[in-house]
Amino acid sequence: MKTEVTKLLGIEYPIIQGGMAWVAEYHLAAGVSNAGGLGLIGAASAPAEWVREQIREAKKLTDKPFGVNIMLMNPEADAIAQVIVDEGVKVVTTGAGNPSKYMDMWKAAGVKVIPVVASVAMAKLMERGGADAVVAEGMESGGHIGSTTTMALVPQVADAVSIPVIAAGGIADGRGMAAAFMLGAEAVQIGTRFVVASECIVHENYKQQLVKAKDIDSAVTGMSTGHPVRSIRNKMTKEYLRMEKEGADFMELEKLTLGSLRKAVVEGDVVNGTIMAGQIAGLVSEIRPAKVIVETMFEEADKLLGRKLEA
Ligand code: TUI
Repeated sequence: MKTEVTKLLGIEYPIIQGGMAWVAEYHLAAGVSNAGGLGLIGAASAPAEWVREQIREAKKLTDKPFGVNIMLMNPEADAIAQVIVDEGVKVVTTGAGNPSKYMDMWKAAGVKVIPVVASVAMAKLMERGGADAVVAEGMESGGHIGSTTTMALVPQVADAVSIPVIAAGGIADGRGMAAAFMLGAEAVQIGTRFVVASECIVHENYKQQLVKAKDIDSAVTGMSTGHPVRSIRNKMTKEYLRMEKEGADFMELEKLTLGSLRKAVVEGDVVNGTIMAGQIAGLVSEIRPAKVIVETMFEEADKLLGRKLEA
């Protein structure tokens, strides 16, 4: 089974894991890589030394390729960019910003660079800067999002660049994966479905919130601050949206979300914490090993596409 992305990354299936903050640590990354996809460690807002340890732990669990996602608003982004090179990581994905200043350094070290983008303009800029592929992430995704849907974004990015496009946002099964390929993608990035993987260390309460979620159960907070974030509706999002409507300023709103993702992921506080998840959470109903998720998703897509993926 080959696509431009499996060839580029030396993986078996064209499925990459989202670099989810607090969620994407080495157990999940190694699980997805061992399943034949590309696992990722999400550096999010963590210190550089935490990222180094995670990489070393992942190497103990898998000899397959895995990557690191660097969230560019992290104050330690420069140091993490260097850790990626020092530890011999093969693939980096980036989020929530423009990774141009690290591109030359990563390319020189032979790291494959895959920026996550939410617009055609950013995709073109990344291609010009030497990116090996881009993830086109629609606003159905969980966490920090852009404003265009996957259905509209993926074909427009695919037409605008000649590097491979990986579709993300709203994909959790073989139907979504097949649809992404029809839109011009060469792989998919999966977040929400991997949150409920057996290997994923998020608190059981967090997993149950996703299993229980229905189609309309997510909300987007932070539209007014320029940092929109999608998560499952709860007391925190209701309070946040109420304050936003009343014109609360950035600092007041920040107080509500400071440490709130950790609260949900680590402590299982699904009332006051932030339960980041995509709109597709309503489709996610079972806790399964990463290997089962990857294989069933691929088999369904392959069948729907009439083995187009065999190419
Ligand atoms: O980055 C993500 N998703 C994330 S990051 C994150 S950590 C966080 N937690 C709380 C608040 C904010 C962040 C949780 N989820 N997805 C990739 C993504 N990147 N979506 C949108 C973008 C993006 C946005 C702006 C990419 C580039 C960009 O360019 C800005 C510029 O400099 O032009």
